[in-house]
Amino acid sequence: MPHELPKLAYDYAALEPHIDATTMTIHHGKHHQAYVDGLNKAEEGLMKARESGDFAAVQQLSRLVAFHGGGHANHTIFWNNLAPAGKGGGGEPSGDLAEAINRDFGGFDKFKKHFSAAATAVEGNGWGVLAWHPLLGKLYIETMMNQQNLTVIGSIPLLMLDVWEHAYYLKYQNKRADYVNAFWNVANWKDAERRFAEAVNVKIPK
Ligand code: MN3
Repeated sequence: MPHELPKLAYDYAALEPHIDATTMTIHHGKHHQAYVDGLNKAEEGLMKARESGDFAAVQQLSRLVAFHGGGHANHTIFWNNLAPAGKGGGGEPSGDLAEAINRDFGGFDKFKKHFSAAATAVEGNGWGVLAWHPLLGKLYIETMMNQQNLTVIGSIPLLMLDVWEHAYYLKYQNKRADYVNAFWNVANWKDAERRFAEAVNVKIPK
């Protein structure tokens, strides 16, 4: 079954003014669609390689699966990590996730500053990620260059922020820090809490 572009739970304009409708339209409809198409094409290439036994292009195809598979997975999570401000977006986490953030980062304000700094400092295109690592048993703030580099294998993303220029440039131009700051108004903590509740049940064998 080929991969498909997921539908958004809100309208393209619903995250205004923090994330503008034009950016959302292009980001979801064009960029994410291109990752879906790229992943399908790379998987088809690998299927043909297995059938023919010709693995001459395996290095390139493996890279394309990592890049486009990362792009598809990251955006699928990212859209659900967002909600309109005041209607699920903004505020602070509660419950077990809030407790874990306090334990592992020394409080929500310290977490927020650390995450903002890490996401703003990503070199070139990439992501800021709050992740749970089942084997290491802690929350981590990770960064990714492009769609997949620099992360610890086995990490489960809870809250992701796309800091590729395509995610903010139309509205914020070179002011990535302003975009990262605006993100907190549309961050969907209920979604992150739901992910955390499932993630803590995942076991990676030692
Ligand atoms: Mn993107």
